[in-house]
Amino acid sequence: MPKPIYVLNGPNLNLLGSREPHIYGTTTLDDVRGLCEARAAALGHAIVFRQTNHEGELIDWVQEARTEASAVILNPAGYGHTSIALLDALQTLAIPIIECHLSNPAAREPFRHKTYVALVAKGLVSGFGANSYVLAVEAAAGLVAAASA
Ligand code: CA2
Repeated sequence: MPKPIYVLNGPNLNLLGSREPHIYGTTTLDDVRGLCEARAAALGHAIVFRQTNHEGELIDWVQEARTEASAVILNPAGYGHTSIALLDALQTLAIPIIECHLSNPAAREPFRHKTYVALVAKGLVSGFGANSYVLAVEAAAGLVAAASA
């Protein structure tokens, strides 16, 4: 089995399902974890799924992914729009990065239209709620397979 796909989630996503359901839906982050694990398992991959409210911890996990992951799916939440430190960490990765959002930030306030993560991501999945993550797992599995072919 290849190294696990890391699915990393930034600040406030622990609140998923409990607030702002009109934007983010009613699915909890634990539900999202289950959906990712099921799709990944069907495709022959393991998942490491984590969430943090702390920028430094997110950066530590990106650094860990340099040696421990086959790909990174990242919902950076608000840090995607603000954190050059996160971008710096992502720039050290030699594995595919897929940016993932529940909502479609491009259709929201102007300050959400750009993310630093997009500069290093292979691609972006956004706007499909929890299904954005499932689509991102499928994309990651495809990229990992292509890299080992
Ligand atoms: O749509 C996404 O996945 C976002 O990454 C969510 C971020 C936002 O800053 C990005 O622009 C787009 C916000 C995460 C907040 O998560 C909550 C979930 C439920 C209730 C309240 C906040």
